[in-house]
Amino acid sequence: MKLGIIGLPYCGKTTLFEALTSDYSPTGKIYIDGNTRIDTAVVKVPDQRLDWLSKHYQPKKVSHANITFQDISGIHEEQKGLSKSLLHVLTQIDGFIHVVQCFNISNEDINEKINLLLDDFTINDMMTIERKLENLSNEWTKGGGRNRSDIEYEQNLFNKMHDSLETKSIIDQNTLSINDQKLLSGYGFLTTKPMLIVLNCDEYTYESINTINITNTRINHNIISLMGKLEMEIAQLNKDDASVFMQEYGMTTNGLDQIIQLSYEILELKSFFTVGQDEVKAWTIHANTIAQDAAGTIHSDMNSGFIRAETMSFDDLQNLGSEGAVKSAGKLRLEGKEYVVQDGDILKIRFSPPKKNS
Ligand SMILES: Nc1nc2c(ncn2[C@@H]2O[C@H](COP(=O)(O)OP(=O)(O)OP(=O)(O)O)[C@@H](O)[C@H]2O)c(=O)[nH]1
Ligand SMILES: [Mg+2]
Repeated sequence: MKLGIIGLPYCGKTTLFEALTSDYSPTGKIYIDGNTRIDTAVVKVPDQRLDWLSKHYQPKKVSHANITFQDISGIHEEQKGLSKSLLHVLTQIDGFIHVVQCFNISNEDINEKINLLLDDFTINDMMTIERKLENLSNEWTKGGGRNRSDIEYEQNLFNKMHDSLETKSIIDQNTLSINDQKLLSGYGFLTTKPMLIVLNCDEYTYESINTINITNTRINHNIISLMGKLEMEIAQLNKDDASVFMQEYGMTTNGLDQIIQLSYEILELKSFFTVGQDEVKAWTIHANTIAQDAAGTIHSDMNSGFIRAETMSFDDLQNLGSEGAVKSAGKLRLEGKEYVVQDGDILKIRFSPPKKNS
C-alpha cells in the first residue's frame, strides 16, 4: 500500500517524509521529469498489540505491517493543472498525505492553500470525464461496435460523476454501485482516493490551529495538525532525549505514529496476527476480507487448501492471559472461509497442502 506525500512547494513534504522514515533508508529515488522527484521508503506500522504478543510468545522474529511512503515534489502553485508525468504517478497511488504549510503564514490563508491543490484534483477528474463522454458520443454516432444500451449506461454513469464533481467537488463513491466502482477503478480518479490532510505548523500556529475553521466540504475527519520540523528533530533523538524534548514543547502524543496509524485507517486496512515461537507477525488486509483470502496473504496453498481458521481475538487473549484460558472460556472459534476477518484477530489456518506429484 502506497501513500503519496504531496503539497505545494516548501510546505514541508520532505521534512515530514524524513521524519516518518528516519529509521529506514529510502528504497528508491526517481526523477520523472525536470521538476518531479519521488523518494520512496517502506515504514513499519507501530502496533501496541504486536508489542504485547511478542512479549507473550517470545518469538525469534517479530514482523510489523508495512506501509510505503513517497515524497512527491513537483506540484506548483502558479502552474495551471498537473503535468502528464506527475498525473501518471498520482493516479497509481492508493492515497495521499496532503501537507499544508501552516508555518510563517496567517491563519486566513490556510483554506486557500488547501483548496489550491484540491481544485486541481477536481478539475483533472472533470477533464478525464469530459474526454470519456466525448469518446462515448463518437462511439454512439459511429455505431456498429458495442451495444447501444452499454454505451448509454456509461454515458449516464459519467454524467452522474460529472454532476457530483460540480456540486461536491469530488466523485462521491457512496452513490455508486460496487459494479460501477469496479468499472471506474482503472481510471485512478484523484478525488476518489483517500486523503489525510496534515497541517504543518510551527510553535505559534500549533497553539491556534484548532480554532481555525476549515471550510472545505471535501474534508471530513481526515485532518491532523503537527509541528513537522520539530517531529523531524525528535525522530533523530534517542528515546530519553526525545521525551524530554517533547515535554518541553508540551507534546503529549507522537505525531508521526499518529500519521502512520491514520494512514492505515484512511486506506481502510486492518491487521490480523499469526503467532508462535518462531514468529509473531502482523498481516495487512482490506476491510471486509474473508478468511480464505486472508489465508492467501500468508501462502497461496493456504488459500487453495483452506479448511478452517482457528480464530481468537487479541482482546480475549490479552484479557484472559493465555490460549488455554481463551479455549476454556469458549472463545476460540473455528471459522469457515466466508468469515469476515476482524481487526486484531489471531488466526491459525487449517489447510490441506497440495498433493505432490510422485
Ligand atoms: N518553521 C518551520 N519551518 C519548516 C517546517 N517544515 C518545513 N520547514 C522549512 O520549510 C522549508 C521547506 O521544507 P521542505 O520539507 O524541504 O519542503 P518541501 O515541501 O519538501 O519542498 P519542495 O520539495 O521544494 O517542494 C525548509 O527550509 C524547512 O526547514 C515547520 O514545521 N516549521
Ligand atoms: Mg521536498
